[in-house]
Amino acid sequence: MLSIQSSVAYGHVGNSAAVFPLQRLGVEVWPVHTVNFSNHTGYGAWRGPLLAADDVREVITGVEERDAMPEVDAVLSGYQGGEAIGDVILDAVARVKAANPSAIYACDPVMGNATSGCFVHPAIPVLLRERVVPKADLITPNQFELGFLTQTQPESLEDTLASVERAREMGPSTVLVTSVLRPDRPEGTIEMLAVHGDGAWIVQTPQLPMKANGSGDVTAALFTAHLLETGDAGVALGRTVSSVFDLLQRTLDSGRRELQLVQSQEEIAHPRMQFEVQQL
Ligand code: PXL
Repeated sequence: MLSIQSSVAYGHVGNSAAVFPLQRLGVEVWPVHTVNFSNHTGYGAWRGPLLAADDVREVITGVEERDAMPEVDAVLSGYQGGEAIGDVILDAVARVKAANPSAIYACDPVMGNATSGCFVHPAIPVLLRERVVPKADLITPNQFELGFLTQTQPESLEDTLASVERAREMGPSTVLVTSVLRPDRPEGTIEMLAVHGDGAWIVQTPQLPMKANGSGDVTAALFTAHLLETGDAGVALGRTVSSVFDLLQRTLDSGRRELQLVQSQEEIAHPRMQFEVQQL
């Protein structure tokens, strides 16, 4: 897997959230970094460079020159710092697919969430909707991002499923909605929903009183890996939710701000499957 994302020295977002879980699952992953920051931007202060798009492209070209592209089964992308990185990612996807037509592009269309609103540069959501998502095979929006992509305002489960169908009409065959907060949910719960082929699956978990930067990055990476391994979106959803919930619970219990990824490696490698996956 080629994972084109941020890197941070301290803490876990982007590639610094995705790479270790993927490796712990036994996935061979080649990280290409788009920023080299000290820490995630949620702290309000950070140091280190945004990498120039041409430099990121050079790294991908170097990988290609190792004749490695036919081995890539997925390109994974997340938060896109600037518009130019979007083009580099699309170019990488085209080159990988030319070398391996069965490779997939898994795009986490990071824009924001219902609580914080949009937290990326205003050009990014439009770029994602108009140019990036149409090239993706798998997208992992939250409910807010799904709404922007499809120009809908999904609230109920029915609305959300209808918005997912609109998203699939744009290109991606698989959609993971990472947080569904329908108005009629049991208090204190949250759901994750996967639609793939003719099937749809949902899992309900307690909603933990926290927001950890990087949790979406871990979610997208795990779901992509499990879907590639099993081809079964219901199984991939159950495993992903199980691992992410245990990671968040451990992080909450630790009292620390950063995801307790290393500490949660067993729950990532061997998900407990403590939640029921319901087929819709
Ligand atoms: O989790 C997405 C992400 C990616 N890259 C950087 C970030 C964040 C979230 O905080 O700061 C640099």
